Formats: sequence, structure tokens, C-alpha cells
Amino acid sequence: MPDAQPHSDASPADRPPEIAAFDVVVVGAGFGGLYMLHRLRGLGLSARVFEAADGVGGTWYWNRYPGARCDVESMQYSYSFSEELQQEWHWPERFSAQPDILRYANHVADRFDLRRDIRFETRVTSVAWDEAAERWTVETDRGDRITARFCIMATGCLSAARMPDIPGLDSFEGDTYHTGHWPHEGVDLAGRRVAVIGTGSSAIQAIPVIAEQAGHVTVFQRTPNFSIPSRNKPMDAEYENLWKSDYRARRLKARTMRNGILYHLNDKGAMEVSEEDRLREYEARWEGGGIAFMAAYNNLALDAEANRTAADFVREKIRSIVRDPAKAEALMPRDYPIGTKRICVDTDYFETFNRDNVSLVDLRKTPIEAIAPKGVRTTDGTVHEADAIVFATGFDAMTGALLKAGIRGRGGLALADKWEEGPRSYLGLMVAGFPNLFTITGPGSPSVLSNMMVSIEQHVDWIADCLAYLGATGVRTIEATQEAEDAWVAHGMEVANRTLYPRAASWYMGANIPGKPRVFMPYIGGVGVYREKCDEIAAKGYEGFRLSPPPATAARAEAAE
Ligand code: NA7
Repeated sequence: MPDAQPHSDASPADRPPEIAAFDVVVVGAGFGGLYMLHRLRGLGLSARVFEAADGVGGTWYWNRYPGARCDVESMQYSYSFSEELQQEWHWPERFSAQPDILRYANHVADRFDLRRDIRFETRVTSVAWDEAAERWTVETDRGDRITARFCIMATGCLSAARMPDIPGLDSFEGDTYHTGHWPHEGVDLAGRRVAVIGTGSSAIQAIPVIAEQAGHVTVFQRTPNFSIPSRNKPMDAEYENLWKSDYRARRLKARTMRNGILYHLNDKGAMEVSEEDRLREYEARWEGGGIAFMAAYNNLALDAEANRTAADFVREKIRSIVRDPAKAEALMPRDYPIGTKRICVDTDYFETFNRDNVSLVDLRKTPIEAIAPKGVRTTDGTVHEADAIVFATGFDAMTGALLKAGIRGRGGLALADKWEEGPRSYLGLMVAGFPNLFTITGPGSPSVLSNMMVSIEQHVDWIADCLAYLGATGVRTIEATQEAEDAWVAHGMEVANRTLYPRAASWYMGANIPGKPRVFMPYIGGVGVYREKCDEIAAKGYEGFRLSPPPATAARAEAAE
């Protein structure tokens, strides 16, 4: 099935700027923005979606690097809102490759006729609250100027790709690529000398595939990562049927899980069992493949000793796979607990270091000094020659895309200023001082610690229900109170500090961006608990939010009309 092409009314280049008023503006047409638009239509609200790319799919539109694949099983990494959709769609593999996920996003856009309200190749440059009109004014790089009662940021958590500030980059004579902005036409790396900078999830997926094509691959590793084999395989028909025969119930159950993924979570602690049992359990999970490895025991994210047993097991695996002991040692993570940096899932990552055409540069011993015309120069003076450099250097995660949109709330307060010391929000859904502005999977919500599809659907449904409530009660503005926001931020930190997560210099902590405040950004209390909390708050008439005019007054005014 070929990718469907966007077909807006006019091609972006010649469409005139839009000056219009809508009920809602949505920023982003990834999985969050697409479903949000669908729900807004259902509520009878007028909506305009702006999308910087020339197609839908968000992160799956941009991340086209070789080997790009989802870490959550296909049967679970998909929308649940339409029974017909989930029954009719067929995923070809246990873990979906990027092209299949993008095809799915395009299918959804067509099936629900979403494209006609999306303006592609249009980047939002300014989002400003108009105090008097109680509306948002949204401007784009194409000269659009739209006002809307509500603004919903569906900009994604990993969409602001980050190039490190390495001197000499412009002097490089070869080609440079970022995994998060991979050229659509693909890249022919056959026979070329390729430098890969970074060893996070993207690199770990890309390196084995690149190594099969390239003449030579030099991997520049600053921090080794824990990675579990995916055991990816073609979709088993019986397994697919099992899911489809019981899809609704399985989806409901997944929503109650800690990370929104249905898998067997052992309810025992790692130290409650003998070493022999423990190793057997880890071995079974390693053979089973995927991130369910981290659910082997219920305290791996909480207890350092328990965590060490899992980390030791993976380090032993690395030792047994990688034949060169020095390389094996360099590839073993030792200075943070397993799982506290995003656990990676791979196909033949460690095995790839047994190939003759793959070498590893340990940047902890010899950091990168500069990019030279012929390659990457490390502090020992070596120039590692390359024809192409692949930057797998990650994203300004969670806050990057939100801050790029130029959001200004009450009194002209810039979100960037408000978040100078780290993101602050109520539930990761709204920010005090920014009325009628919602963030889908914003910082302060489970987001990146969960199956994003589950968290996206939960947020979209919550926001849609909220808008329906406001409409029905005549409320014009909703805004998180400062007290509720402060309490939520304090609660989020308290829960995070009970875990081992803050011990790693991870992108969850903002540690990958020089100067970014070190704050644990996602909410780690669990998807099930979080959903209950959000529902409870809504049921109490949106506790912690200021509704204006208050629903009672609004309802009375409505009755009097
Ligand atoms: P990540 O996980 O942020 O990985 C980026 C990698 O790049 C990581 O190994 C970094 O090392 C490395 N890096 C970053 N800057 C540099 C410089 N200046 N020099 C050398 N190495 C550097 O991004 P991914 O794209 O792999 O994955 C992001 C998420 O997407 C992933 O977690 C999934 O949720 C999907 P560091 O660890 O910072 O020392």
C-alpha cells in the first residue's frame, strides 16, 4: 500500500494566508493531533490543525532512519477508539517498522477524512492569549492569523531534534544526517565510511542496518546503553486473532497498567526469590524479547539491589555476545541503574560489534574534539575518517517543541520564562497563566514512560470531555490554579524521587541539553493511577481548575436567556 499523499485544498506554496476564527486550533498532526481533530468534529466544534511537515504522522513522519521501529508491540501501539479500525487493520510484524506506522497514520487520516482541516507545511510561530477577547491568536510562518477559543498543543514529546554543538561541523566535506530528520528519499550508504554519533534507541536500531550496507561504521559512544533483543518476527495470525477476538477488553486492561502496555508484570520483588529463579526469569524475558524484561520483578525501578541483578544479567549477556573483551567492556553500562535511561530494544545490536567493518570509539576515554574536513577528531588527535556522519543525538525532549511555538499567556508571560527552571503544569494537561491551552502528553503526565498511544487517547478524551462540559455549562475559560499546579509538581517530584530514575543523566531529566534544568519531566506514578486521578478531578467539576464564569452562574445565565 503506497503512502497516501496530503491533499489540502491549495498547495501550501500558493495558498493565501488564512485570517479566520475557529473554536479550536490544534498544533501538530501526529497521532495526538489526528485523534483530537476527530473528537472535535464529533463535538461539532470548528477546528484548524497546523502541521510543519507535508504529511501526517508526527514522530513517525520524521524518524525514517534505517531500522526505525516501535518498541511497543504493534497490537498495542495503535488507536483503540474505533472498533472497526482496530479490527480491519493488519500489522505485518510483531514490532512495527516506521513505514508501516506511517502508512497507518495516513490510513487513519483518510478513513476519517481528516486532511481537509489540516494545513500542512505550516509552522506555528506565535500563540498569544488575548485577555480582552478571551481567545488565542495563532500565527504561522505562512502569514496565517487565526483566533480560537481553545488551543491544543499536540506537538509530541520527541519532535525537536537536536544537533550537538561540536566545533568544525561546517568544515566536514562529507554528508551529515540526523536520525530524526532522515531524508525521505533514503540515503545510499553502500560501501561508504559512516560515523554514527550517539548510542541511544535510534542509534541502537540504526547501527545494525547501516553496518550491513556500509563499507565501515565507526560508532562514537558517550554513554553505553542497556538494550534487550526485540525478537521481532512476522505477525503470527493466531496471536493477531487472539487480540482481535478480545480487543476491547484487552485495551481496557492495558489502560490500568503502569505503562499502558499489557504484559505479564511479576508481582514479586527481585530479592524475594533465589538467584537461580531470578536468572531463569531474566533468561525467559530476554528470550521473549522487548521491554517486558523490566517487568520481571516489581521493584526493578525502585530498589538499587534488585535493579543491579537485572543490570548484571544484561552485562553478562553483552560479555557473552561481544567477542572482543575490550569492546564488550566498553559497551557495558555501569554508572546508572538499568531502565533509568530509556531501555533500548534492538535487533542484533551487540552482535554487530563482532563484524569486521564496525569499530567503537569510547568517548569517555577520548571525547570528540571537533569535526574535521575528513571525519571526527577525538582528543587523542585521531581523525576517524568518514564519508558521512549520522547524528543519532536525540531530541530536546518534552519541552523543546512546546517552547519553539512562541506561547505567551496572561500578561504576555512567555511559557519559556515560566519554565525557566523546568516545566510546571497541572496534570501535564494545562499550565497556570495559560487559560484554554491544553498540552497533549505534556510534561507532568506519564507520556514517554508509557505506551504513547494509550496516553494520547486518554488526554484527547479528557480534553474533549472537558470542552463538552464547558460548552454545556457556558464556561468561557478554564485555567489551572497556581496551587493545584504547585501541588502537582511537588507530587510528581516526590513520586520520581521514590524511584531510581533521577540517578541517571537522562533526557527524562533534561540532562542531554546543555543548560536545560535538571527536572524529572514525565509523571512516573503510573498510567492507571494517573487516569483515575484525571477522571476524579473532572468528576469533581474540574477540581484545581478555575472556571469562568463558574458553571453554576453560567448555567443560571443560560437559563435566563
Ligand atoms: P537519545 O536517547 O537522547 O540518544 C542520544 C545519544 O546521542 C546518546 O547516546 C547521547 O549520549 C548521544 N549524544 C548526544 N550528544 C552527544 C555529543 N555531543 N557527543 C556524543 N554523543 C552525544 O536519542 P534517540 O534518538 O536515540 O532516542 C530518543 C527516544 O526516541 C528514545 O528514548 C525512544 O523513546 C524513542 P549520552 O547518553 O547523552 O551520553
